Amino acid sequence: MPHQLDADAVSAAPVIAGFHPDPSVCRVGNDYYLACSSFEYFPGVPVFHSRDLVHWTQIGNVLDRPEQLRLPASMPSSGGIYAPTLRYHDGRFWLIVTNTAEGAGNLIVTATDPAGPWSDPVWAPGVPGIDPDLAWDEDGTCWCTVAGVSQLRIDPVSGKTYEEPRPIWSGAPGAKAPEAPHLYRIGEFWYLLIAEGGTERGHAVSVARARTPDGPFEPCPANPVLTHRGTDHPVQNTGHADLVEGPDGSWWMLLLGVRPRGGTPGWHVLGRETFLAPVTWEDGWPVVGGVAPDPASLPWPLSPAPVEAARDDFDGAALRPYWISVRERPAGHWSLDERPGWLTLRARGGSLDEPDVIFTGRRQQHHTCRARTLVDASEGRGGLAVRLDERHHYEVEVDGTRVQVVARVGDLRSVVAERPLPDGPVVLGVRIAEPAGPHGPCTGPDAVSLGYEDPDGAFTALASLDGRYLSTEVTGGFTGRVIGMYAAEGTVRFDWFEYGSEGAA
Ligand code: 6LW
Repeated sequence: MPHQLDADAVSAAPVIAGFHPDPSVCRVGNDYYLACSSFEYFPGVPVFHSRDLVHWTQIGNVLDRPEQLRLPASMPSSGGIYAPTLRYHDGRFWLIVTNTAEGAGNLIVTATDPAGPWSDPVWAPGVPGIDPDLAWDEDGTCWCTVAGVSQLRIDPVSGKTYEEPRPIWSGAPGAKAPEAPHLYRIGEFWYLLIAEGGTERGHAVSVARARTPDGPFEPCPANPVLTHRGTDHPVQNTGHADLVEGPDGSWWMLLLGVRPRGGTPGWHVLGRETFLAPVTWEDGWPVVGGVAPDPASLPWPLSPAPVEAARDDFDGAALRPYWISVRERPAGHWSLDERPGWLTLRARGGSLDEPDVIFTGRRQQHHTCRARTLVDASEGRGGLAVRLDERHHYEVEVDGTRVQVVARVGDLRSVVAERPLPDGPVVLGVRIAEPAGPHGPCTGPDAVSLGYEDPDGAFTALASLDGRYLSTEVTGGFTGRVIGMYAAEGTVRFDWFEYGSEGAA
């Protein structure tokens, strides 16, 4: 039997909200570091730091140079960077990750400071597939375990592999997608933690153990040790987990989950988020407690919650680490210096439908939120967008004389509102909130209003659109919403960008 979940005793709050899936975590002394997947966005692999496993601050991105990360226009959305493993070994941080773009594969980078700089990649062509893990045994042998689940020995310094991959354990017989393996020595056993059932509602975490890192593995009789399938828990799709020891020596799991909203079948719009769950041990097996425990119930003092400035004035020398672009951030197409204190974007691609669009955005991290930006489009056309992928986005766009709201949903593209605008910079806004009216089985997850502000600050919503079309259940893939600025034509400048939650989660 999976661990019984008591939905009332949990907060349902992620520890890292928004599209931050496939968490991998390691502990160095009193510090914790965590890395996530980033798919088609550049820079890739956000890295976070925490002292209490609850409050995480982004300290950088692992793949933040073009030499480390090439994501060509031919690579589809939700391709690119999948599922890293972050470990500390022998005085260095090691990160192994897959780039699914053509001509790429599995790569290893190292750093002495997880905030960076990280090394150029060492490619490991002998490592097949996705979800690579690295674990070192007492002799210093490095074991690489991948989705499937199979394993091979590797030299992580050169990327050379010493054998063909050997299948080691695939979870429940017939289970879909055995993946996300992590291998650890804990006490007298080597534990192999995997995800199975696929990253949708059937997602689960299972475990096996062995006396040696290469098996033979004995499955836990209580598998899956965690799943929310078939429950009404507010956090669904739970899986893809990593284990870590807490500050007090207790054990914890970081995992991905989603928060579907609305009627049936439920739509999640923030992507797969990172959650925390307690782990205890019974008969040498991990038992997972309720996902998203109330932080006040944790057995150690919490550090102060990090305060993120709501507004970025673009006054710094570099973009803050949470800003992400689609596939690349090409020199000559963006600048903080050209007009100091402004982010200047120079168009390429023509619209958000194109894979090479010039876009700078941040993950939507709250169900109820607002974003605003002051735009000068006197030399071009661009605006503020809520993006899921090329085929699914809503945007409010200006060209110096006119403002319009565009919705792209699958094969359909429509200008849903349009009106003339007086000359000069204008504040564009997006407001995301609960759908209006009585809720029923067909109610969507949220409503996305797009518009502009009058000089006196009053918001005019030009359109309010059903948020379900910007949910992962509709778009497919592995990401979530990103809200940001783009240039579709010419040069478009942004004086500041503000993002804030409005009370709700
Ligand atoms: C990842 C796999 C998964 O490689 O989804 O939920 C894939 N787990 O382990 C993409 O994130």
